[in-house]
Amino acid sequence: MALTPETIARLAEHLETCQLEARDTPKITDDHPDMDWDDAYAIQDVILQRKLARGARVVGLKAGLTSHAKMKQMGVTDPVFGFLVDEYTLAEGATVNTAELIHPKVEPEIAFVLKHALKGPGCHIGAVLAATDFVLPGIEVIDSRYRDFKFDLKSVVADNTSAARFVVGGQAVRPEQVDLRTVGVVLEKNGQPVALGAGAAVLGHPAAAIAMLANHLGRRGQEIPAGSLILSGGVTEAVAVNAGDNVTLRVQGMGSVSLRFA
Ligand code: 0L1
Ligand code: MG
Repeated sequence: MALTPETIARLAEHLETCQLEARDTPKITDDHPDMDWDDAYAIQDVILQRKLARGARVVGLKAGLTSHAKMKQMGVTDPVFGFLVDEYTLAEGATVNTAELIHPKVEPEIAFVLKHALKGPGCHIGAVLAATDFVLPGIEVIDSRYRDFKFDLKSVVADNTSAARFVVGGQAVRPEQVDLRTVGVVLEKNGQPVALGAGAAVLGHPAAAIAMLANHLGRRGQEIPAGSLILSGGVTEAVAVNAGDNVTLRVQGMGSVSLRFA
């Protein structure tokens, strides 16, 4: 690791304060160009520890930047992983207060809920599908704390992969009831389709993102616990939203889920 524990703690406090106060910041690698991947995930871990110390509960995990559309949009080449806590959770049809966010965008996602734990290395799509209880539509609201969404991957990892809010809803289906590669996804803003795709946009199969997460955690001696909810990553590019917008995600055979922004 290139950073000291003190610097990691200071950067975690800085990024979490930016999140809680809806303030943006230049990317942290501007001042810490030697920061490595272990430092980046250590900063993310300290942000989680800060939240847990205040009574937060982990409600799931996320994979980000798992589609070519997202990678192209952000100018990056690799997926990243983060955590979901109860303060990010929204109810279906909820109203999101944009004053609590910096520059929110929405992403159409397929969420997985596991009935068995998954542990890498060597996790693959088949193991993910066998361990999955059900899948359902989810909208992730991302809100990078970095000014104008200008960042590099390590800065994004430290910032818990821009996690801000999410909702799951619609109809939960068993993994064998749907072909997650061909399932159609339509994201509507104010009644107009603004982004379209199919599940295969996520690494060829959304379960591949869950396998990558299990393998990533396995390298750190961790696993995805049974019962976890996991967002597998945006099927399309992310879409900017403002107060007054209504967003609905429709996933073929899985119904729809909506959010309002005020
Ligand atoms: O969930 C995501 O794909 C977000 C990854 C972080 C990069 C971004 O803010 O777009
Ligand atoms: Mg996402």
